[in-house]
Amino acid sequence: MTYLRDAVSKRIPLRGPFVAIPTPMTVEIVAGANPDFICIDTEHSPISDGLLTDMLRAADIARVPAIVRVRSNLPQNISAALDAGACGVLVPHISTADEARAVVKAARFAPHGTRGAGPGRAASYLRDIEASIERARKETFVAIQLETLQAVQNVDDILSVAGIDLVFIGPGDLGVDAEAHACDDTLDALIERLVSSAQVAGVPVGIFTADRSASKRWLSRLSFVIEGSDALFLTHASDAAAAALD
Ligand code: 3PY
Ligand code: MG
Repeated sequence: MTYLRDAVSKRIPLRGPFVAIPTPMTVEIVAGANPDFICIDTEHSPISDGLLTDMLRAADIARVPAIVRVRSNLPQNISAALDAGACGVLVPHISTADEARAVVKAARFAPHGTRGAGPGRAASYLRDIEASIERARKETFVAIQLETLQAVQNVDDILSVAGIDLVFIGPGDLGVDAEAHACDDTLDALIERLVSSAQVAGVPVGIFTADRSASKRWLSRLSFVIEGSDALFLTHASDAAAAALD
């Protein structure tokens, strides 16, 4: 059977949006279009753990795999998402190999990590705890974001950390960091360095894009793209709807 982690490892092209508007209704609307996956964004939106659980329920009903961009690599952020039933996590702002190791430790059960076995939704409230741990060992998708100059500097060390399924490039934050440090390299050159290092290391790479044409370009080289977000779709549609009538 193909599940998200499996599909990523096979480089099957996958494209899906962020969902940041904090209600299960947006999950239903976005998932109704059948994206390959959705990524619920708790880094940049006020989604509480309880609400996140309801948003994951909505994704399950729509049969769309849901990963969660957590707030940081703290174990409590990662386990909250996985215990609530996310099929994986995307962890922002990873700049060193130690930070990447902390992600693996928090997201994986022993022997690869120290995730605690909980009686929550992912374990069907204890009806399914052993099977759910076995399933998690096999299927939990772990992705980290490379989006700082320090990450570019440390990319080879980060890529050598076992247990990371995908590195995901955040062009927005990388651009902000490069500008703040008056970096001599262009943003494109920094991104190319991340892409080529990951390709040499044999680690799947993904990137954020804002629109379809950028996705099309990237999907000719990479196999994983997060394109836009529910909020961005609404912004564009609202602007178009309010534009002067011809
Ligand atoms: C960035 O571009 O900084 C992102 O985090 C996109 O997901
Ligand atoms: Mg970012």
